[in-house]
Amino acid sequence: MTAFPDGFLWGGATAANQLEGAYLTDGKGLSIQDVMPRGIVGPPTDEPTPDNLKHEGIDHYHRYAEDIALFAELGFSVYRFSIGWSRIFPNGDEETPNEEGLAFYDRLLDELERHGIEPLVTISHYETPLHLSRTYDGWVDRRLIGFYERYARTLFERFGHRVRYWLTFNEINSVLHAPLMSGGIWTPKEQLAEGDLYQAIHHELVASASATRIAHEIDPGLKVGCMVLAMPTYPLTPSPADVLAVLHADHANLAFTDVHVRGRYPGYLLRTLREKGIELDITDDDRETLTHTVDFVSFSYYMSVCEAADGGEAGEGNLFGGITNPTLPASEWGWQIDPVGLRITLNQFWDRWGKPLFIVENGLGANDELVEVDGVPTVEDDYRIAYLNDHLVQVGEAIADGVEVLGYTWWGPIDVVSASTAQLSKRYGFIYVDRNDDGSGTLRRYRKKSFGWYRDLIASNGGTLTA
Ligand code: BGP
Repeated sequence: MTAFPDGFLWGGATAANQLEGAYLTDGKGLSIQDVMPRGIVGPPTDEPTPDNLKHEGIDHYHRYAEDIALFAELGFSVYRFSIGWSRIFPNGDEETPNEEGLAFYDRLLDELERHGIEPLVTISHYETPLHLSRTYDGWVDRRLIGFYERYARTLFERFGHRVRYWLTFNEINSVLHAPLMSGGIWTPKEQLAEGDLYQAIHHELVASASATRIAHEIDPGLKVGCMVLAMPTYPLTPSPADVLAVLHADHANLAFTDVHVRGRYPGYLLRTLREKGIELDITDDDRETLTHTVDFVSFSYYMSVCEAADGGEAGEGNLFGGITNPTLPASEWGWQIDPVGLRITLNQFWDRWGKPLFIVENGLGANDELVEVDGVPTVEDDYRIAYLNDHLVQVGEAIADGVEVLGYTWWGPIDVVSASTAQLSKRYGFIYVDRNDDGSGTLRRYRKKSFGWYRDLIASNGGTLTA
C-alpha cells in the first residue's frame, strides 16, 4: 500500500550556479554568484576571485550527460534545474539572446528526453546577471521587469514545446532576508531603505505574473508556479501574544503566495506598508498584470522555527532563522529537523490556496565521509536516508489528508556548492562528488548508500517507506 498516486513525480533539484561551473564558457556573462565566494556568509567581492567554488562547480556543464544518466538510474521522473540567466543574456539588458547559452540547455533537454525525465525549470534561481545588479541595483529598478519578460519569453518560445513545468523565481520571499542573492540588490542590506526593498518585491511579483501571462499566451498548456521558502512557525509558548507573533511572521512569508494565487495584495500587507509609511509605485497596468495567477504552488522545506513576542534564543536557519525549538534536533549546520512540519505546511498551503502543490526542495546537508565498501568508494549516509524516509512518510500522510501533491524533488541529488555558505562540504547528494572546499579533487562521482535507497523508493512509488 502506498499513499502516493500513480504519476506522482519523483526526482531531484539543482540550480545552475551551484553545479554547472564553466562560468565564462560559451559567452556566459558574470552573475552575482560569481562575486559571492562566501555565499551570504561574507560580503560580495568587486571582481571574481579564484576561491569561488562556483566558478567550476562540479563541472556539470561538461558532465551533464553522465549526471543525467545517474538520475535516470535513480528512476527520476522529473528533474528540476535552473537556467543561468547570464548564459542567455550575459549582461541582462541586451536585445538578443546568446545562442550558445540556449544551445547548452537544448543539449541538456535532449538528454532528459532520451531518459524520459520530465523537466521542471526555474527561470531565476539566485543568479541575476551581475550587470543588472551593479548598474540597476537589481529589482529595485522597474526596468528589471522588462528584462526579465524578454528573458522568460525567450525561454518559453525556445523550450516551451518540451518543458511543461516552470517556476518564476526561486524562494521569492527570501528577498526579505537576502536582498543580493535573491533580488540582485547591490546596496548592502544594512543600507537598503525598506521602501526600496518593498518596491523591488513589487517588481518581482509583477514580473512573475507577467511571465505567467506570457507563458499562457504562448501555450495555454504550460504550467507556471511560484516558489517560496516554506518555514512553518510555531509559538514558543501558548500565550496569545506568541501566537500573534506567529501570525505576523507567517504573513510576511505567505504574502508572496497570496499575491501569486489571488492576484492582488492582501489587506494585512497593505496595513504593514501603511504603518511603515511606504507608498509603493503601483500602476494600473501592474494591477492588471497581477491578476494572471499561477497554476500551482511550489516550495522548499528544510526546517521549522519558533516565534515569540519577547525574543528567545535565535537559531541558525535556511537564509533566515527564528527561535530555536527546544523539542527538535538539528543538522550539523543548525537547521532544525522537523518532518511533521512538512505535513503541516502541505495542509496549510492546500487549505489556504487550494492549488496543486509541488515540493521542489527538501534535503539534509551533512559532512559525508567517503569509505570503501567491497573496494568501491561510497558514503554510508544512514542519517540522510532517515531524513528522507521521515519526511516522505509525512508527505504520504498529507496526501492521505486530501492534499494534492504533484511531486517531490530532493535538493541536491548530486553534491553541489551550498547556496548559503558556498561550501562543497555541505553535501546533500545521493551521488558523492570528489571535490573539496579548497577546490581539490578529481570531480569523480560515487554512489552513496542513499542512492540505492532512493532508487528502490521511487521504483516502489513510496512503497518501501517505513513509518
Ligand atoms: C535553498 C536554495 C538552494 C539550496 C538549498 C540548500 O534555500 O534554494 O539553492 O542550496 O536552500 O541550502 P544551502 O545550499 O545553503 O545548504
